[in-house]
Amino acid sequence: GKTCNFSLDPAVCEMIEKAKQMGVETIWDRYQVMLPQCGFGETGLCCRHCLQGPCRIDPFGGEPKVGICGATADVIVARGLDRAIASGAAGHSGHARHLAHTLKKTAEGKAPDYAIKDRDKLRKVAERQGIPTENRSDAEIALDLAKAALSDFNEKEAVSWVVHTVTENRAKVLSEQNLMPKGIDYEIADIMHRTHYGADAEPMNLIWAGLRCAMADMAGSYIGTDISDILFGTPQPVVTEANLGVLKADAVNLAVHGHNPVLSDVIVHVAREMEEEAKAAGATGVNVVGICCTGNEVMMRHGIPACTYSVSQEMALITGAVDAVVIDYQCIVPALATVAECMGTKIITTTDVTRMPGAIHVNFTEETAVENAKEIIRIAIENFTHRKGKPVDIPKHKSKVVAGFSVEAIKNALAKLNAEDPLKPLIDHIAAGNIRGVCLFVGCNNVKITQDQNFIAMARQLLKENVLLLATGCGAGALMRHGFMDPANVDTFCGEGLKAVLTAIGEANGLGGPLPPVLHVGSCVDCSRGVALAVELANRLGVDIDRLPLVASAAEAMAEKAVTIGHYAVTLGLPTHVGINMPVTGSPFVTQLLTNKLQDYTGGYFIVESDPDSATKKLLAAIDERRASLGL
Ligand code: BF8
Ligand code: SF4
Repeated sequence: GKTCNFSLDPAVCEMIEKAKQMGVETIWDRYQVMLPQCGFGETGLCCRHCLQGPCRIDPFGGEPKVGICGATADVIVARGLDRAIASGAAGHSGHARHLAHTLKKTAEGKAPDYAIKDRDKLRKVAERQGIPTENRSDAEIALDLAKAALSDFNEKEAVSWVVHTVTENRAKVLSEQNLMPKGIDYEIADIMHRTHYGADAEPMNLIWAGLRCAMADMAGSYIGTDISDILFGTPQPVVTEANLGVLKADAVNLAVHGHNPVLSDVIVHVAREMEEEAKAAGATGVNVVGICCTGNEVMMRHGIPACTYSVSQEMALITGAVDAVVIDYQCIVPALATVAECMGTKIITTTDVTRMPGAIHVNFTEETAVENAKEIIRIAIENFTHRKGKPVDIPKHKSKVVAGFSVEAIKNALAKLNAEDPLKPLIDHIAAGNIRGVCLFVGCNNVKITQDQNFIAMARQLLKENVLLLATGCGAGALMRHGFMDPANVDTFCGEGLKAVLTAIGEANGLGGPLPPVLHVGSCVDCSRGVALAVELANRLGVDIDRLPLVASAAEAMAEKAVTIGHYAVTLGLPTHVGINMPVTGSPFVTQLLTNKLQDYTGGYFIVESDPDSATKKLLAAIDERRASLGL
């Protein structure tokens, strides 16, 4: 297919062309209008934290050197970064709190449309969190677990979802370094307090609060994954497809967009029950497709195909084939409402935190979930009747995807090689060099980068160097639509060592072939699965996370949530690549701290590198350095 300057995805390029012909404005048009972007904002040197401002510092050392209140460049940058981290943490943990309430209502019998789907995981998580399980019913355990999760939002000695999830040594390091969060909401509020006018003016102290808040974010994300698995099932490998080609001209196309499976998982089930209603309206059925992370959630658990992700979300609507988009929250661009109006798509909002003018609002509650889902699907069916028979432009492109690699699924697969000690084969292959290291690809697409360019360039090189790749979020979306999750491409993409490992595991599991080149471990909250795997490996080896040949990369980061994930990754001890400049370069102090000095405290550090080839080299160097320190 033909690519363009904006995206390496030919399906997206086709739709950009169509949008241009139709005169529909897209994110790439709006970006052009925005250029040149403000240099003060880019470097983090703009402050609006009080009504005397805005203040901005000259990035070249001239005047003004401080804000009206005397805040230095270091203070302004650190405060701005802190607020981004707090916002990201609020997003992930708001999602987690929603799930905790759903679990609580389920346990109390107030949410009849939900159930404990993975009893085994419920017990494992409860035991890990110190909640008794013996001779207790699911409901009793679930209620305690939900309460424990909710209590982690308040101020306490330490967030239990950090204490019980990281290695013993990491918990000690966090406590000693004053990086152990005291409560998820507490840390977010603490940042809003200390970044207020005339509060914290010590840059290092400010960054430390940011790292603590990022650890609170990890806890929130972890709660999100745990409870999602308990309520909706722990993902197991599943075969499906990705890209705009998954839309069907003659079906009711309903896109689930946003993040939380509390909504999308129910939609998937109810849609399957409403096939007949769709057929009665002249459709071949209801085709539920995913956009962004909620798409990852239902792909991992139900094989729902992914339509598109992140920066190209408008393109799904440009096809003219999407009858309705139902959204929960986060990463849904406001422009979607405008494109929807042009294209005749219905936008359905479902939560109070994400409403949109022009949208239909269905107040989705756990108490009425199935009823709400039916209403939503009926809106899509009804809208299909207006579209029926009209021409649509669905790009042909789609890729085969094998998804669903929860840590449990990875360990199950490895157990076929060694039932008593499933991690041993993985460790042996790392020691032997068949696997040089592990890299977790996370985060978004960003309009500043040709879509998928960094992901593809880096994944290609790292796979050739036998680095085992995991991916979450829109990074997973990027890699899947370019064939990186199709086992048939192992030969093309992987180095000999990695190829042999993926094939051995695949064949031991009766797949008749290898695992896919890149393992899809889920949505962005599921970066917690990467943490879980790292912690298991570290415990098995008897070292802390910062010694493992394990790195992370947000090659096309965009959202504040991605900024927050990056900060918990470095706090956990990982070398963490970011392919986009964060607004910190206006402070050499903050830049140095995050990219270098932090290593002395946590073992982790940022690698900010926009060139994918250099970024790959730096990640490989970090992997090799850690191998050497382990004597490999
Ligand atoms: O939480 S990768 S654009 S959809 S923030 Fe958003 Fe970024 Fe996508 Fe998922 Ni994550
Ligand atoms: Fe300016 Fe200080 Fe107010 Fe920020 S807090 S806008 S630097 S006076």
